[in-house]
Amino acid sequence: MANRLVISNIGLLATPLGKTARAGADQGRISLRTGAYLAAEDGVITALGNGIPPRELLEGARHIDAGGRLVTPGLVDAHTHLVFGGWREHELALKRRGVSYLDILAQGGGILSTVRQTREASQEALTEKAAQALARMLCLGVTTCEAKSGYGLDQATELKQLAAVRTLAARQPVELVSTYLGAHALPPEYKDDREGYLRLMTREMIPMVSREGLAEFCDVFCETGVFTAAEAEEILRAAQAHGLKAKIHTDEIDAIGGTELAGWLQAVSAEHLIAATDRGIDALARGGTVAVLLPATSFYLGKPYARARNMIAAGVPVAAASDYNPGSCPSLNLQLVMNLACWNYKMSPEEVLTAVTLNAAAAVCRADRLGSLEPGKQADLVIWDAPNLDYIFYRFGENLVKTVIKAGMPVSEK
Ligand code: IZC
Ligand code: ZN
Repeated sequence: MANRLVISNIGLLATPLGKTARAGADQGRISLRTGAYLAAEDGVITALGNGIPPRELLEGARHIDAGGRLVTPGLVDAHTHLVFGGWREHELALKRRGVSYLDILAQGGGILSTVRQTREASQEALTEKAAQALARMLCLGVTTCEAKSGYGLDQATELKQLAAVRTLAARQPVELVSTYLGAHALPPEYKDDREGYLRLMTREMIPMVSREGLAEFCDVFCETGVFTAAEAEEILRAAQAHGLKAKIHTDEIDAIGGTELAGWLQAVSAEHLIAATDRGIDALARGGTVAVLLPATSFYLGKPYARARNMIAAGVPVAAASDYNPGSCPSLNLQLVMNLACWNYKMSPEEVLTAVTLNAAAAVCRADRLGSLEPGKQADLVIWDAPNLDYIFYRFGENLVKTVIKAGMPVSEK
């Protein structure tokens, strides 16, 4: 028996359309259908319509009355550091005194503090902690989540993180996308041997991660005092040669050429981009690279906001993500990210919706299957405690999600 679902009485069904990222004016052109219904079979959307669903659709189907509420695609969090040991609340006082993120890292804190705590944690403890975070994300409307390694920086711990993601992918509803981020910081053992760590990543870790199918993407933290653009190029070219797709954290603090590099390498996505230059933005547009912007990190570090409007004007598809991590963004709330994107990037509600659904799905190479509500796409969706799209940007600071559906199954209900 097919597993069928019908959602009727949808006040407003708001969704971008298509199987690829939306750029320029198209980012804000979404489909708005009032008084709608949606039907799915075996997790895939089969029909959308207006008014009362036909009787043959309802027969034998699970029926949810949306009560006139807003329905959107499930949210896709395209950038998280999901698996980590410990927290870094001891850095709060330093940050309040004005010590910068990069200075804390240079003093052996920051990422390296989380590396120590992640190396010490068991795989079970890491998995359990990440499972709790995923359960909270799901209640907030997230149905797909990217997860990076990068708190091991040695073979055993990187594998421990990637294995935790693999375990979680099989045991809870949020679909996970795995990224190898060995180039997150220089490990203490290689403090005086950068070349040696680059060799370890490009000759051993990347080939192994690819061979074992432990990640789809490879990412690099390309920033002053971390990895240079030339080093990022070497790592990402090795990754691409081994079939891993490229992502890059870059130009968060200084413009050091990483945005340009992302475009030249036709990286799938480039993240942060606060300091990206006009030339970098043009390179992204030419490379077809999705800009993944992280407004909650700007908020938390007291940094400027990335120039989203310039990116949209240049034809770069913009996505927005949480950057959930224990240092620069200890929040996993993608609804807060949506509010911040609206007010601080000056993006319209329609543009932001695309940024956390279809464009975010494109940033993890899943736009063919996820990120919009139309026949043929997976039935991942959110029923909001809201009558229209503006409402979820107008209210903020509390969870406005009522029901979350993943692949046609209700998985969270308030
Ligand atoms: O743990 O600080 N920016 N990596 C790059 C991070 C933030 C995560 C962290
Ligand atoms: Zn990050």
